[in-house]
Amino acid sequence: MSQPSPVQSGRFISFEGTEGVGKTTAIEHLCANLSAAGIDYIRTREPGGSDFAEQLRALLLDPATVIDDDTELLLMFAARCDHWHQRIRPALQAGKWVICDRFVDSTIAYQGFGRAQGDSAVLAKIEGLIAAFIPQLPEQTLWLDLPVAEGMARAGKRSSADRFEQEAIDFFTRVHEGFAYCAAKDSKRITRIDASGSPEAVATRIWQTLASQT
Ligand code: Z5A
Repeated sequence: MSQPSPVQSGRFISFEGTEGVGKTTAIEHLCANLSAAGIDYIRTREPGGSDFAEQLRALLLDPATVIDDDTELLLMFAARCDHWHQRIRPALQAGKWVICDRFVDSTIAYQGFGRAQGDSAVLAKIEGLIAAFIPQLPEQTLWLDLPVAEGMARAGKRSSADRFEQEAIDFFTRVHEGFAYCAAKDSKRITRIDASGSPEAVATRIWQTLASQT
């Protein structure tokens, strides 16, 4: 069976990082800059981003959900597949920028490293799912990097924790290792952004990074 061909027009940018590094905040700043520059964009997230994928997100993040690791991995990809077809591809085809909070690198980091501790057989399964179902990777991925404990402290100010946020620091240390693995493997696509300092300082680093690539 032939794979759908990639879309060439709008820019596809993903944000990645461990819990609480400031992705949401950085995306808000970026979107304000894009609006000010008159650039047409959509802001989206994973898991989720489309109606069906948001239903899967609710299940995946619900602390009451009990599933095995393979099921979790496949649900992440089911959500991503719907998100790609329903929202990302149409937006790129319309020439819009797609600003996506998490994408495939989160699966490598969370399912491949957080859950499976970097097991090469699981990483191969994930690579296979990407090759089979995701026609286009982001053109640029911004990995917001912060010591794991600092991100957890930022996120810890929230009143409730979802199914992932309930994990211990060892899990997030492996997730961080997973992002470092992705960045080393695909250094052309993934740029490490120092996520320390004020939200404005992080936003400036991101804007300068994107501006230097146009
Ligand atoms: N997941 C997965 O397992 N596999 C996959 O394939 C995918 C996802 C796609 C949902 O993600 C979960 O799904 C996620 C991984 C899993 N679980 N975890 N953990 P999510 O993106 O919705 O959840 P998140 O990563 O936990 O996002 P977050 O906690 O909302 O963090 P954030 O967006 O990176 O940070 P923030 O909300 O912008 O900031 C956190 C706090 O820090 C907040 O109070 C801010 O005001 C503050 N902040 C932000 N920036 C700064 C700076 N620069 N200085 C000081 N304070 C700051």
